[in-house]
Amino acid sequence: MTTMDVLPSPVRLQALDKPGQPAVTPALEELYRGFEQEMLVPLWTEIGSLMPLHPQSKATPHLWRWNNLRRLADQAGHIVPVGRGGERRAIALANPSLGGRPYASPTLWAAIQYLMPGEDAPEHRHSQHAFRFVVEGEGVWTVVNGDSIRMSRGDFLPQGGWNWHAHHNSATEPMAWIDGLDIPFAYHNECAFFEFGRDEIPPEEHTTPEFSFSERLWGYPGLRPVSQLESTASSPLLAYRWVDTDKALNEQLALEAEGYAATLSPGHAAVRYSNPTNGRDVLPTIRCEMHRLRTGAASQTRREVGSSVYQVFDGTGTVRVGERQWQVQRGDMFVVPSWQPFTAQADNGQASLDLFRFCDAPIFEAIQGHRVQMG
Ligand code: 1HN
Repeated sequence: MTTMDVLPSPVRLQALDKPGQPAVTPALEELYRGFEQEMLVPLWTEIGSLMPLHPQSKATPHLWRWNNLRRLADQAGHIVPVGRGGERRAIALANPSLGGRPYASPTLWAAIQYLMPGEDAPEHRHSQHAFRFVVEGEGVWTVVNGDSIRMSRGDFLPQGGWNWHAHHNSATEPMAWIDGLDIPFAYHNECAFFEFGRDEIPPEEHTTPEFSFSERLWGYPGLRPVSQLESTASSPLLAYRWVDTDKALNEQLALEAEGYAATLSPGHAAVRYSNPTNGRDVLPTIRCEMHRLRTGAASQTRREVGSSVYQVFDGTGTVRVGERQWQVQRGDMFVVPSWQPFTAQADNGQASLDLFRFCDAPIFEAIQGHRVQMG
């Protein structure tokens, strides 16, 4: 036995001489050495970290400015080709306390993606669930299982796992959008599959229809094709158009003004993107919503199990996440870690504050682990 063998490990040092811990004796030291040699850890030294009284996220609140994301994505557009292997010119938000990995939160990937005029992002599929959201621009079509879907400002495009997809920019300007996926969740839980598709998309598939097949079949509110009565895990509607989202939010505020209980709280309208086959979330692991705060209005303070990523769609305001507070504007993105209080307030002025939000709540609802606390 060497001196090294009898030095207490960091775990044991923590455990020594603390309330609730056994008295330090040579026999205890011997016991802990035995645990270490046999790769064993007792509960009594770990209970506090394993069973916190409430979620204590490893993620930190953080803000990324859109002008920085845009500028660096454009720089990448001029330097980094997009093609087979790298697959996408996507640049992920890396939460500062998650080890430099491309994780906005422990479960969620959020990235800006950029496609130059005439470029193609190659076809592939993965088991991770995904969506795209467009804060500015147009000209890219995403092709999901051969269905070409236009992407324009304010559009939300869910894409359930294991569907073939590619993108093409058919315009004369670069285009940026954001991608949300459950990549960190799939990574940590070791359930990821990936498959390459065709290396080249035939030119005849570079179509640019105004509306996709999916919208023509599913895009009429409350009207379900009687040929499609099965409930699906992910939404078959592949684009939710800004014109509809905007109208729905405006009508909630108008109804509120007329005395109806249509809003979440005074001046706070919100819609959740939903799967028309069952009314549930659009994706099995990701919830997506658009929130509108009337000029000067504030949301109620809220904390929730699981993490959220927000992107400011329009307007300006102040957001508070845990101890942090930021003045935000169009395109800015920020993370709300699990169980951290969140409040948003629209600036006084002309415009309301529109916030696009995605979060991992469906995961926690599925395991009966979801909680929300107001105030
Ligand atoms: C992916 O396929 C897309 O299809 C975006 O646009 C981001 C991040 C990791 C792996 C695959 C896309 C991705 C991705």
